[in-house]
Amino acid sequence: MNYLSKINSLIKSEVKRQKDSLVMIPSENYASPAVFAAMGSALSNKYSEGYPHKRYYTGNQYIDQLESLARDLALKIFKLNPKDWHANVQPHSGSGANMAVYMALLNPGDKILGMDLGAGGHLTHGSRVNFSGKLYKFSYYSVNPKTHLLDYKEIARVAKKEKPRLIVCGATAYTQKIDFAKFAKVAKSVGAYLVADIAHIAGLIVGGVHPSPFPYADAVTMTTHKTLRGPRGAIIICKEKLGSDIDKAVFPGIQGGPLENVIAAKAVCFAQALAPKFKQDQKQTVKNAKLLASTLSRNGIKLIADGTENHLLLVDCRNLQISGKEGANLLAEAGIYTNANMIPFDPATPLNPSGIRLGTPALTTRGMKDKEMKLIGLWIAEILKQPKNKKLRTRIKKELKELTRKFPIY
Ligand code: DSN
Repeated sequence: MNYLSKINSLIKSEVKRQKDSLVMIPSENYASPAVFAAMGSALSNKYSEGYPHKRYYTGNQYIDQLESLARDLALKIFKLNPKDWHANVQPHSGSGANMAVYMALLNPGDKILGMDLGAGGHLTHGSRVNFSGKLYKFSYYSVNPKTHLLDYKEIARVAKKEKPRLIVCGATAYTQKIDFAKFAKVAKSVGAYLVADIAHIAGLIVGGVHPSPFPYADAVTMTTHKTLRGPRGAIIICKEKLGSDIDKAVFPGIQGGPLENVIAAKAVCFAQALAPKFKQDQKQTVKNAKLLASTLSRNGIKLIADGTENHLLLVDCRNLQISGKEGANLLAEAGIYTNANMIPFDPATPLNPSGIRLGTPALTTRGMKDKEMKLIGLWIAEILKQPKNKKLRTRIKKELKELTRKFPIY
């Protein structure tokens, strides 16, 4: 077998899938060709363990400039003063970024308060099967059982009872705005650090359509490949006084050589995020999500928290004749990619949960707007309400392909 041609053909097939379908997994997006060019550059050849001007290898004169620029731009997109804030752009992933923050600020066994994964948190916010739940003593806050909204009074009550050294806020499946000022008040009342994981909403914050965690959080982690439209990876921004501890936790704490090609690509996505077009697109992302939500609701699809204020929606499948997994698979059959997801207080199991999580960042990057959202909302509602209707899915797949041709990528 010619392995290289096999690899090439699989890459081409995946790109075609991304072009011909509707990417509606809310944590996915389309990075720009400029981001790919940096990622696919010869920077990948270089070893640069350490930080700008403090490296363990020679030959880093250009890499130092690139990484410094990436750090400056990371602060600039959030309008932060480098005198007060510090950026580390080396984390390979969001999980690693969170691990580094915990390592920098705490000792193993210390108490953390985080959002329950089942209510919309993240594995690294204390899941028992994750390093976080194994190394630290987590307690959890959830959402209100009726409204499915964060209940800050209840969070304050749990914090008072548990006395954590750190509170982590931020979510992967929460459709409403997060009030970082209220979280900061709770953290201050118990003397805890506040860490905001803004992986999903970083782009929305830069676009001014979601409140910012700055200056409220002591440290903020985010991935760069979601609403920020950058390369797969993460960054940490923390208060200047914590910078040295955070840097040591990333390297040599948990990582070795940084991926300088990816760091250059992060700098590209930050530079692109400074453009007015990026901000407009973030507004459109939220507008699109709201339109999609109202179309689904009007067509008999129940949404957790009755809709959305950000880029994502959570469909409650319990009144449909399908599980979340079946729903996501039916949509995928028609070329609409979403993911099965737990809903708050889900009576079902994580492997076959009752919800479907979907969102608008990637569709918006393609240029889709109001008209397309209404059409796509109708398609999704029809598919979920008629799980036995294979002909319907075949018809929609054809129509959907026509639609995607009008919004080319790459
Ligand atoms: N896996 C990511 C998501 O899909 O939201 C979170 O890390």
